[in-house]
Amino acid sequence: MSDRAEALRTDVRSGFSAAQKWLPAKWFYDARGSALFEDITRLPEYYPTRAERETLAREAGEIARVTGAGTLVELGSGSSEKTRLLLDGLRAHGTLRTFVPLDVSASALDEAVAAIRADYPGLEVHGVVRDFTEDLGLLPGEPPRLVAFLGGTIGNFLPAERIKFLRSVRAVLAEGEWLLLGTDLVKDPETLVRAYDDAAGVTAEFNRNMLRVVNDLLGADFDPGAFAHEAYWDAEREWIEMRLRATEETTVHIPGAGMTVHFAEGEYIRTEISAKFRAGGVAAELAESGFAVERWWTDAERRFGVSLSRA
Ligand code: AVJ
Repeated sequence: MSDRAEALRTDVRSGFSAAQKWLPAKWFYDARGSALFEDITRLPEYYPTRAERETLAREAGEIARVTGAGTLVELGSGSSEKTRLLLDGLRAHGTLRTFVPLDVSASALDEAVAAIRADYPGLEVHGVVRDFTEDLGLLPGEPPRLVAFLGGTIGNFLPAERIKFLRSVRAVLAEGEWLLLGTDLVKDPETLVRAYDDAAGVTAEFNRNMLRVVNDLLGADFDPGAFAHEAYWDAEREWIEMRLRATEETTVHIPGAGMTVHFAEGEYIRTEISAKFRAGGVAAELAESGFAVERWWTDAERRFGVSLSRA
Protein backbone atom coordinates (compact mmCIF):
# COMPACT_ATOMS: atom_id res chain seq x y z
CA MET A 1 0.00 0.00 0.00
CA SER A 2 1.33 3.48 -0.89
CA ASP A 3 2.06 6.00 1.89
CA ARG A 4 -0.88 8.01 0.63
CA ALA A 5 -3.24 5.04 0.82
CA GLU A 6 -1.91 4.25 4.32
CA ALA A 7 -2.64 7.81 5.43
CA LEU A 8 -6.15 7.68 3.97
CA ARG A 9 -6.74 4.30 5.60
CA THR A 10 -5.94 5.85 9.00
CA ASP A 11 -8.27 8.80 8.38
CA VAL A 12 -11.07 6.59 7.06
CA ARG A 13 -10.84 4.23 10.02
CA SER A 14 -11.11 7.03 12.57
CA GLY A 15 -13.43 9.34 10.60
CA PHE A 16 -15.96 6.63 9.73
CA SER A 17 -16.09 5.21 13.23
CA ALA A 18 -16.89 8.60 14.77
CA ALA A 19 -20.50 9.36 15.81
CA GLN A 20 -20.53 12.08 13.14
CA LYS A 21 -18.73 10.62 10.12
CA TRP A 22 -16.11 12.89 8.64
CA LEU A 23 -12.94 12.95 6.52
CA PRO A 24 -10.20 15.61 6.29
CA ALA A 25 -10.56 18.09 3.41
CA LYS A 26 -7.13 17.24 1.99
CA TRP A 27 -8.64 14.09 0.43
CA PHE A 28 -10.40 16.17 -2.25
CA TYR A 29 -7.11 16.69 -4.00
CA ASP A 30 -6.06 14.02 -6.44
CA ALA A 31 -5.40 15.15 -10.05
CA ARG A 32 -9.14 15.40 -10.76
CA GLY A 33 -9.90 17.16 -7.48
CA SER A 34 -7.13 19.71 -8.04
CA ALA A 35 -8.47 20.38 -11.55
CA LEU A 36 -12.02 20.76 -10.18
CA PHE A 37 -10.75 23.22 -7.58
CA GLU A 38 -9.12 25.24 -10.38
CA ASP A 39 -12.56 25.28 -12.07
CA ILE A 40 -14.14 26.46 -8.79
CA THR A 41 -11.77 29.43 -8.63
CA ARG A 42 -13.21 30.66 -11.95
CA LEU A 43 -16.89 30.33 -10.94
CA PRO A 44 -18.89 33.56 -10.68
CA GLU A 45 -20.04 32.61 -7.15
CA TYR A 46 -16.57 31.77 -5.81
CA TYR A 47 -15.25 35.22 -4.89
CA PRO A 48 -12.27 34.34 -2.57
CA THR A 49 -9.73 33.76 -5.34
CA ARG A 50 -10.52 37.00 -7.16
CA ALA A 51 -10.74 39.02 -3.94
CA GLU A 52 -7.36 37.76 -2.73
CA ARG A 53 -5.80 38.28 -6.15
CA GLU A 54 -7.01 41.90 -6.14
CA THR A 55 -5.14 42.52 -2.88
CA LEU A 56 -1.98 40.68 -3.93
CA ALA A 57 -1.87 42.56 -7.24
CA ARG A 58 -2.15 45.86 -5.38
CA GLU A 59 0.29 45.03 -2.55
CA ALA A 60 2.94 42.75 -4.09
CA GLY A 61 5.43 45.63 -4.29
CA GLU A 62 4.77 46.60 -0.69
CA ILE A 63 5.16 42.96 0.44
CA ALA A 64 8.56 42.84 -1.30
CA ARG A 65 9.68 46.15 0.27
CA VAL A 66 8.58 45.20 3.79
CA THR A 67 10.03 41.66 3.74
CA GLY A 68 13.01 41.86 1.37
CA ALA A 69 12.48 38.11 1.02
CA GLY A 70 15.10 35.94 -0.72
CA THR A 71 12.91 32.84 -0.62
CA LEU A 72 9.18 32.49 -1.17
CA VAL A 73 7.74 29.32 0.38
CA GLU A 74 4.17 28.60 -0.64
CA LEU A 75 2.10 26.13 1.38
CA GLY A 76 -0.59 24.34 -0.64
CA SER A 77 0.54 25.97 -3.82
CA GLY A 78 -1.89 24.23 -6.17
CA SER A 79 -1.44 25.89 -9.53
CA SER A 80 0.72 28.70 -8.04
CA GLU A 81 -1.21 31.17 -10.17
CA LYS A 82 -1.54 33.93 -7.54
CA THR A 83 2.03 33.22 -6.57
CA ARG A 84 3.16 34.86 -9.78
CA LEU A 85 2.03 38.21 -8.43
CA LEU A 86 4.33 37.71 -5.44
CA LEU A 87 7.19 36.36 -7.54
CA ASP A 88 6.93 39.37 -9.86
CA GLY A 89 6.92 41.79 -6.92
CA LEU A 90 9.88 40.13 -5.21
CA ARG A 91 11.84 39.84 -8.44
CA ALA A 92 11.28 43.48 -9.32
CA HIS A 93 12.58 44.33 -5.85
CA GLY A 94 15.72 42.28 -6.66
CA THR A 95 15.90 40.05 -3.58
CA LEU A 96 14.21 36.83 -4.76
CA ARG A 97 16.39 33.78 -5.50
CA THR A 98 14.38 30.70 -4.53
CA PHE A 99 10.78 29.54 -4.77
CA VAL A 100 9.67 26.57 -2.67
CA PRO A 101 6.13 25.35 -3.44
CA LEU A 102 4.76 22.63 -1.12
CA ASP A 103 1.70 20.62 -2.04
CA VAL A 104 0.07 17.34 -1.05
CA SER A 105 -0.79 16.66 -4.71
CA ALA A 106 2.23 15.54 -6.74
CA SER A 107 0.43 16.12 -10.05
CA ALA A 108 -0.60 19.69 -9.21
CA LEU A 109 2.90 20.41 -7.90
CA ASP A 110 4.72 19.03 -10.97
CA GLU A 111 2.62 21.19 -13.28
CA ALA A 112 3.18 24.28 -11.16
CA VAL A 113 6.94 23.72 -10.92
CA ALA A 114 7.28 23.21 -14.68
CA ALA A 115 5.25 26.33 -15.47
CA ILE A 116 7.15 28.54 -13.01
CA ARG A 117 10.55 27.24 -14.20
CA ALA A 118 9.59 28.02 -17.80
CA ASP A 119 8.47 31.56 -17.00
CA TYR A 120 11.10 32.53 -14.40
CA PRO A 121 14.52 31.66 -15.79
CA GLY A 122 17.24 31.97 -13.16
CA LEU A 123 14.83 31.33 -10.28
CA GLU A 124 15.72 28.29 -8.21
CA VAL A 125 12.49 26.25 -7.89
CA HIS A 126 12.46 23.57 -5.24
CA GLY A 127 9.10 21.72 -5.26
CA VAL A 128 8.25 19.66 -2.17
CA VAL A 129 5.48 17.04 -2.09
CA ARG A 130 4.44 17.18 1.54
CA ASP A 131 1.36 17.06 3.70
CA PHE A 132 2.19 20.14 5.77
CA THR A 133 -0.99 19.61 7.83
CA GLU A 134 0.72 16.53 9.30
CA ASP A 135 4.29 17.73 9.48
CA LEU A 136 5.65 21.01 8.20
CA GLY A 137 9.21 19.68 8.31
CA LEU A 138 12.15 21.93 7.57
CA LEU A 139 11.77 24.59 4.90
CA PRO A 140 14.64 25.10 2.46
CA GLY A 141 15.85 28.47 1.18
CA GLU A 142 17.97 31.39 2.37
CA PRO A 143 16.57 33.83 4.90
CA PRO A 144 14.72 36.05 5.14
CA ARG A 145 12.02 33.66 3.94
CA LEU A 146 8.43 34.59 3.28
CA VAL A 147 5.95 31.76 3.89
CA ALA A 148 2.70 32.31 1.99
CA PHE A 149 -0.42 30.40 3.02
CA LEU A 150 -3.07 31.75 0.70
CA GLY A 151 -6.60 31.10 -0.46
CA GLY A 152 -8.11 30.87 3.01
CA THR A 153 -6.98 27.26 3.42
CA ILE A 154 -6.14 28.03 7.08
CA GLY A 155 -9.95 27.88 7.44
CA ASN A 156 -9.87 24.11 6.84
CA PHE A 157 -8.40 23.59 10.32
CA LEU A 158 -10.52 23.36 13.44
CA PRO A 159 -9.76 26.32 15.74
CA ALA A 160 -7.46 24.37 18.10
CA GLU A 161 -5.55 22.84 15.16
CA ARG A 162 -5.22 26.28 13.63
CA ILE A 163 -3.18 27.58 16.54
CA LYS A 164 -1.08 24.41 16.57
CA PHE A 165 -0.44 24.82 12.86
CA LEU A 166 0.48 28.53 13.11
CA ARG A 167 2.85 27.70 15.98
CA SER A 168 4.48 25.01 13.85
CA VAL A 169 5.04 27.61 11.11
CA ARG A 170 6.50 30.00 13.66
CA ALA A 171 8.76 27.23 14.98
CA VAL A 172 10.46 26.62 11.61
CA LEU A 173 11.06 30.35 11.04
CA ALA A 174 13.85 32.46 12.48
CA GLU A 175 13.02 35.77 14.12
CA GLY A 176 12.53 38.36 11.40
CA GLU A 177 11.14 35.96 8.79
CA TRP A 178 7.60 36.39 7.46
CA LEU A 179 4.14 34.87 7.10
CA LEU A 180 1.64 36.05 4.49
CA LEU A 181 -1.77 34.62 5.38
CA GLY A 182 -5.02 34.72 3.40
CA THR A 183 -8.26 34.54 5.40
CA ASP A 184 -11.79 34.62 4.04
CA LEU A 185 -13.98 37.02 6.02
CA VAL A 186 -17.41 36.65 7.63
CA LYS A 187 -20.11 38.10 5.40
CA ASP A 188 -23.77 37.58 4.60
CA PRO A 189 -24.73 33.88 4.63
CA GLU A 190 -26.25 33.90 1.12
CA THR A 191 -22.98 35.00 -0.47
CA LEU A 192 -21.09 32.39 1.56
CA VAL A 193 -23.43 29.51 0.78
CA ARG A 194 -23.55 30.35 -2.93
CA ALA A 195 -19.74 30.31 -3.05
CA TYR A 196 -19.86 26.69 -1.82
CA ASP A 197 -22.95 25.55 -3.73
CA ASP A 198 -22.62 26.97 -7.23
CA ALA A 199 -25.32 26.82 -9.89
CA ALA A 200 -23.17 24.81 -12.33
CA GLY A 201 -22.60 22.06 -9.75
CA VAL A 202 -18.80 22.17 -9.91
CA THR A 203 -18.43 22.29 -6.13
CA ALA A 204 -20.82 19.32 -5.86
CA GLU A 205 -18.54 17.30 -8.15
CA PHE A 206 -15.48 18.48 -6.20
CA ASN A 207 -17.13 17.33 -2.98
CA ARG A 208 -18.11 13.92 -4.42
CA ASN A 209 -14.56 13.53 -5.72
CA MET A 210 -13.53 12.62 -2.19
CA LEU A 211 -15.56 9.39 -2.51
CA ARG A 212 -13.78 8.63 -5.80
CA VAL A 213 -10.43 9.12 -4.05
CA VAL A 214 -11.49 6.61 -1.36
CA ASN A 215 -12.59 4.20 -4.12
CA ASP A 216 -9.28 4.60 -5.99
CA LEU A 217 -6.91 4.37 -3.03
CA LEU A 218 -8.73 1.86 -0.84
CA GLY A 219 -10.74 -0.15 -3.38
CA ALA A 220 -14.04 1.06 -1.91
CA ASP A 221 -17.38 0.81 -3.73
CA PHE A 222 -18.89 4.24 -2.99
CA ASP A 223 -21.52 5.28 -5.54
CA PRO A 224 -20.84 9.06 -5.62
CA GLY A 225 -24.26 9.56 -7.23
CA ALA A 226 -25.92 8.27 -4.06
CA PHE A 227 -24.59 11.25 -2.05
CA ALA A 228 -25.96 14.79 -2.29
CA HIS A 229 -23.73 17.84 -1.94
CA GLU A 230 -24.58 20.36 0.78
CA ALA A 231 -22.99 23.60 1.96
CA TYR A 232 -24.12 24.58 5.44
CA TRP A 233 -23.31 27.90 7.17
CA ASP A 234 -22.76 27.35 10.90
CA ALA A 235 -23.51 30.88 12.16
CA GLU A 236 -22.30 30.17 15.69
CA ARG A 237 -18.92 28.76 14.77
CA GLU A 238 -18.68 30.99 11.70
CA TRP A 239 -17.71 28.28 9.27
CA ILE A 240 -19.04 26.68 6.11
CA GLU A 241 -19.41 22.93 6.36
CA MET A 242 -19.39 20.80 3.24
CA ARG A 243 -21.34 17.62 3.58
CA LEU A 244 -22.16 14.56 1.49
CA ARG A 245 -25.58 13.26 2.44
CA ALA A 246 -26.69 9.72 1.62
CA THR A 247 -29.91 9.99 -0.40
CA GLU A 248 -30.80 6.38 0.42
CA GLU A 249 -29.68 3.72 2.87
CA THR A 250 -26.31 2.39 1.66
CA THR A 251 -23.64 -0.07 2.69
CA VAL A 252 -20.11 0.64 1.47
CA HIS A 253 -17.23 -1.83 1.47
CA ILE A 254 -13.77 -0.37 1.99
CA PRO A 255 -11.31 -3.29 1.68
CA GLY A 256 -8.23 -1.08 2.00
CA ALA A 257 -9.46 0.07 5.42
CA GLY A 258 -10.80 -3.36 6.42
CA MET A 259 -14.25 -1.81 6.96
CA THR A 260 -17.86 -2.09 5.91
CA VAL A 261 -19.64 1.18 6.59
CA HIS A 262 -23.38 1.65 6.87
CA PHE A 263 -25.13 4.91 5.99
CA ALA A 264 -28.72 5.51 7.01
CA GLU A 265 -30.84 7.50 4.57
CA GLY A 266 -30.12 11.19 5.27
CA GLU A 267 -26.91 10.53 7.18
CA TYR A 268 -24.01 12.71 6.08
CA ILE A 269 -20.21 12.78 5.96
CA ARG A 270 -18.57 16.09 6.88
CA THR A 271 -15.90 16.61 4.22
CA GLU A 272 -14.68 20.13 4.97
CA ILE A 273 -14.96 23.05 7.28
CA SER A 274 -14.02 26.42 5.81
CA ALA A 275 -13.85 28.92 8.64
CA LYS A 276 -14.54 32.60 7.99
CA PHE A 277 -12.68 35.22 10.00
CA ARG A 278 -12.84 38.73 11.44
CA ALA A 279 -9.79 41.00 11.45
CA GLY A 280 -9.55 40.98 15.25
CA GLY A 281 -9.68 37.20 15.45
CA VAL A 282 -6.91 36.77 12.87
CA ALA A 283 -4.65 39.21 14.75
CA ALA A 284 -5.34 37.48 18.08
CA GLU A 285 -4.56 34.00 16.71
CA LEU A 286 -1.37 35.21 15.05
CA ALA A 287 -0.24 36.92 18.26
CA GLU A 288 -1.02 33.76 20.23
CA SER A 289 1.20 31.86 17.79
CA GLY A 290 4.19 34.17 18.12
CA PHE A 291 3.67 36.45 15.12
CA ALA A 292 3.33 40.23 15.02
CA VAL A 293 0.91 41.51 12.36
CA GLU A 294 2.61 44.33 10.44
CA ARG A 295 0.11 44.83 7.62
CA TRP A 296 -3.59 43.99 7.08
CA TRP A 297 -5.29 44.45 3.73
CA THR A 298 -8.60 43.53 2.12
CA ASP A 299 -10.12 43.84 -1.34
CA ALA A 300 -12.31 46.90 -1.97
CA GLU A 301 -15.47 44.99 -0.98
CA ARG A 302 -13.83 43.70 2.24
CA ARG A 303 -14.60 40.11 1.39
CA PHE A 304 -11.15 38.60 1.99
CA GLY A 305 -8.26 39.53 4.33
CA VAL A 306 -4.52 39.27 3.75
CA SER A 307 -2.15 39.73 6.69
CA LEU A 308 1.63 40.08 6.68
CA SER A 309 3.23 39.07 9.97
CA ARG A 310 6.77 39.00 11.31
CA ALA A 311 8.11 36.01 13.23
C1 AVJ B 1 -8.88 25.72 -1.00
C2 AVJ B 1 -9.63 25.38 1.22
C3 AVJ B 1 -9.47 27.59 0.37
O1 AVJ B 1 -12.32 26.44 1.60
O2 AVJ B 1 -12.79 27.84 0.02
C4 AVJ B 1 -13.65 25.49 -2.39
C5 AVJ B 1 -11.70 24.78 -0.84
N1 AVJ B 1 -14.06 24.00 -0.89
N2 AVJ B 1 -14.93 25.14 -2.48
C6 AVJ B 1 -12.19 26.86 0.44
C7 AVJ B 1 -13.11 24.77 -1.36
C8 AVJ B 1 -15.18 24.23 -1.60
C9 AVJ B 1 -11.21 26.16 -0.50
N3 AVJ B 1 -9.81 26.19 0.02
